[in-house]
Parts: sequence; C-alpha cells; structure tokens
Amino acid sequence: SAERSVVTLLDYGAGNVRSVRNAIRHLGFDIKDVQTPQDILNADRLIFPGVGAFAAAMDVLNKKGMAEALCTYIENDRPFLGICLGLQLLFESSEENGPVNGLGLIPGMVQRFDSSNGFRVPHIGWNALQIREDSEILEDVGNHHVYFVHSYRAIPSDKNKDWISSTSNYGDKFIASVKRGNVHAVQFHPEKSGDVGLSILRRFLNPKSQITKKPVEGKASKLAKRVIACLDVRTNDKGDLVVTKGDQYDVRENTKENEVRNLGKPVELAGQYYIDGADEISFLNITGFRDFPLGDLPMLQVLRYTSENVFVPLTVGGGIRDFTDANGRYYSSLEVASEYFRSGADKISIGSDAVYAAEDYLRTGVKIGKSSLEQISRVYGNQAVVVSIDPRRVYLKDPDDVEFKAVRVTNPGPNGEEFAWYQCTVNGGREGRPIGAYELAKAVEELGAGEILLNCIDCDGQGKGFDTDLIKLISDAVSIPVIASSGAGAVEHFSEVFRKTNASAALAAGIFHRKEVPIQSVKEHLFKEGIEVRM
Ligand code: 1PR
Repeated sequence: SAERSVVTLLDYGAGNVRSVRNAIRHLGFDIKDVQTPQDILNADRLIFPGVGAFAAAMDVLNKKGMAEALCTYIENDRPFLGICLGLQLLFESSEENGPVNGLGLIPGMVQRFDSSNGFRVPHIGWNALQIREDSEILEDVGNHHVYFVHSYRAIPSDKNKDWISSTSNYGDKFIASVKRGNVHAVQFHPEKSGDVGLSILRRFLNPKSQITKKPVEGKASKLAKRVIACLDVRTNDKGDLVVTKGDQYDVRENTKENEVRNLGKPVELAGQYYIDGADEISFLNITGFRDFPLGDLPMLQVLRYTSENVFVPLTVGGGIRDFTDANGRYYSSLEVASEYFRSGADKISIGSDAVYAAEDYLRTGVKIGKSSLEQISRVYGNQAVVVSIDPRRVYLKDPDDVEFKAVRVTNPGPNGEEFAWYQCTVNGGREGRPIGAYELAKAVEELGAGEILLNCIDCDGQGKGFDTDLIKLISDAVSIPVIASSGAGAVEHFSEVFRKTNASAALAAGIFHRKEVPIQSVKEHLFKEGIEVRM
C-alpha cells in the first residue's frame, strides 16, 4: 500500500493534544513531532495545537528557539494550521496574565470575554460561524456548529481584517479563524467538532481535495444548547467494566442476586452516541471514590479506545483525589487527572473531593491552593475542570430553618412543605454533608471550576423531568456553564429545562441507554421549539 503522508505536529508538552493526534491518524496521516526549530522549517505541513496559558506557551517557544522558526515558516507562506491558542499566539499580544507579547504576525490583542453582560466565561460549546469567501478549509462548514472552549478571543478590526476568514458571536463578534495564503488558524477545535471538524482537518491535510465552492453566508449565531450522553461505569460482580444506571443512585437490580445493572459496553455505547449526534460524552467512574482509578486500567483503556473514534469532547470523573496505595505509594490528584487527560479526556470531573475543598474554603475563607480542584485547574485551565454535584432534596416548612440557601419548590413535599434546600453528598450519594448545592456551586466557581454538572439524586433514573427549581437556583448563582442532569424521560423535558433555567447543557443517561428516546429526537424537538442546537 502507498506510504501514509506525514504531517508535522508542534506539541511543546504543555497539555493534552491527544485528540488532535487521534484525529490526524484517523484521517490516515502519520505524525512527525517537532523536536528542534529546524523541524519546523523543514515541515511540509505543520499543525500547531496551542494548549495551556498564553504566557507559558510563548515562554517555551522563545526558550526553545521555536518562536523565530514559526515566524519564518509562516512568513514564507508554508502550510500551517494553528488551533485555539495556536491562533491566539499569532497576534501581537494577549492580556491573559499580561499583557504578554505574542508572535506579532497579526495586528491586535487577545482579550478576555466580557462576562458583564451575562455571557458565561469560558465560552464552552458549539457555535456557528460567519464564513468569508476563500476560506478554503472551512468550505464544508456552512451552517454547522463547531466546538469552542476558551476564555480569551481576538476582535476584528480594520488592522486585522485581511486575515479574518470567519467570525462568531459570543457577547460580541470575535475572530473564529484567520487565513492568509497557506496559513490558517482556528479558535475552535476541529478535532472536537465531529464530522464537520474532521472535514476541516482533511481539507488542510489534503489541499488537492479543495474545490472552491462558495461558502454559505452564515447569520449571527448563538451558542447552542448541548445535549450530553452520560455513561456511569463500574466493574460488575464478574469483574467486567459495564455501563450501569441507577435509580436514585442505586445501580443494583431488584433481584435475589442483586447484581449490578448492565446496560452495555462503555466503548461501544460511547461510539454509538457520537454517531447519534451527542454533543459531548461523559464517563463517570462511579466507584472511583473507593477503588483507586489508576489501578482501574480498564477505565483508562475505555478512554483510549473511545478517543480514537469519538471526535466530540469527553469528560471523565470518579476518584480524582490524593491517594496512598497499599504499598504506601502516594499519588496526587493531579497525577490521577493527568493520567485521565493523557488517556483522552478533555475535561475531568470532581465530585466528593470538591465538596471537601468547598467546605474548607467556606470555613476558613482562605484559598489554600492545595485542593485537587485548585491544582488541576491551575495546571490545565478551569475549562478542563468540571465539578459534579450530587445533591438530595430536603423539604422545609420554613426557609429559615437551615443556614443554607432554600428555594420555594414547584411541587410541595410529602407534608405540604413549600420549601427545600439541596444537601450535597459524597461517595456516590452515601453520605450527606453540611453544605448546600448553592453554597457549593459558588465556592467551587471561586476555587477554579469551569463548569458544573448538576445532578439530583431524587430525580435520577425517574424519567419525570429535571429538577428545574434546583437547576434555576444554581444556574442563576454562578457565571460558569451549568449542565442539567438527572430525570430526563422525554424530549419535552429538555425544552422545559432550557426554557425555565439558564442551563447551558442537558445530560441524560437512562433514556439513551434503554433506547427510549434517541439523541436525534431530542435535537429535532429542541430545534422545532426554536432552541439553538447542533444538528
Ligand atoms: O466523588 O469524585 O469519586 O465522583 C464520583 C462520580 O460518580 C460523581 O460524579 C457522581 O455523580 C457519580 N456517581 C457516584 N455514584 C453514582 C451512582 O449512580 N450510584 N452516578 C454516581 C451519578 C448521576 C448521573 C446520571 C444522571 C442522569 N449518576 O451521572 O447519569 O442522573 O441519569 P438519568 O438520565 O438516567 O436520570 P467522585
């Protein structure tokens, strides 16, 4: 067979570029890694997926002599594709921990999104583009959405307008991609944008496949509401890793044997949900709190295999905390998270350990910086850290009966109680803690969480709809995205949660596993209801 073509990848080791590698390989290309500045100059085709913080990236590029090589390569109009920070670094400067100078090839400063007008930062999710003519690699995008995750962006101006190949809207209009000659860069993640993203990469890798088609003149776009498929994963009694699903967190069958409910194989199901149009996939290692996850190699394998064929964001949670094993070897939560990232996760999700961190923070008023949440968010950025909240509803006659934030509930409690507070739990709902979901959400936002996965034990597996009282409470309290979870039973539950609350995404498990409601039907329903979704 013909030799596979080679693409050069600039990975300066500051973070996870596994998904870019997977996408390149999936498209049939081999990867040559840049080791020296000369490798940049010798490249036929260079992909630069920037990760981490702007200043740190510039530092590495300067120290390794790669900044100059990159400028020369780009100024010589050699085929280049920058991704995310790989676009931002082309600009003159960034205000991220700065101002810090960039490569200075494109006029303008990269600035933080303005969150003052209610737009949540980071900008996480699927947005459509307004594409200019001659964008070449964006030809197939049309009105499709692509996946963004960033807190900083460059703004179009007279000085940089010749570079702009597409813009998008989030609060204001920002630069979604640039192009000049053979040089391209995109703010979004083609490697996480499903088929549309793969086609962008394919066009860059295979310029011969380019036919100059007129791009669709897009309209101003809104961030799409995401539909997430969640796989609760654990080892069953036979020792196999299975997708399971609880009823109010109880995952054992109601039989004499009491076996763990088995709804399928994790890699297969995740692959199916990707094909079915899930905007994101979450794996929760639900016994991670007691079984050390790095001992749980099958879970890491699940991530590795899944990320080879699934090109939407993957989140993994369960067991992220400091741990000392039976031999006395100590593992930091950061090591656990790093292993998850290396195996293909885009985000990690922290449950129990975030509750303890929030309790400490609220008690002392001091951010120690040592919690798993703070450490992982410092190293990987807050967009990579989700906090999973597992609250249980506690009804109240009088909201002043507790020191925690209570709400008036839509459906009164068993004794006619009109109020409730939402008590956080740890260890898969087994232990209630002295902190409410509201207090926890606000604390973890301050500690560096980039997103909240909001479950509700009472609703889990019931199919009666999301707890919109809870979701409204939390999504109004924080300015990071909130994922509504637990209780979806019909397509109408999704439109209801988006209409009644400020949730950015809705997650479901049971209805997808049992094939009661396909993801596509959820999307079609939302679309019909006038809610922006990725089709
Ligand atoms: O505490 O950091 O080790 O994280 C443990 C993680 O595992 C947490 O994210 C916690 O939510 C999750 N978890 C622990 N035990 C269970 C259980 O079910 N016994 N699952 C569990 C949480 C909730 C959702 C579920 C939605 C939607 N499951 O993941 O998918 O409720 O379900 P539905 O659509 O069927 O209603 P740590």
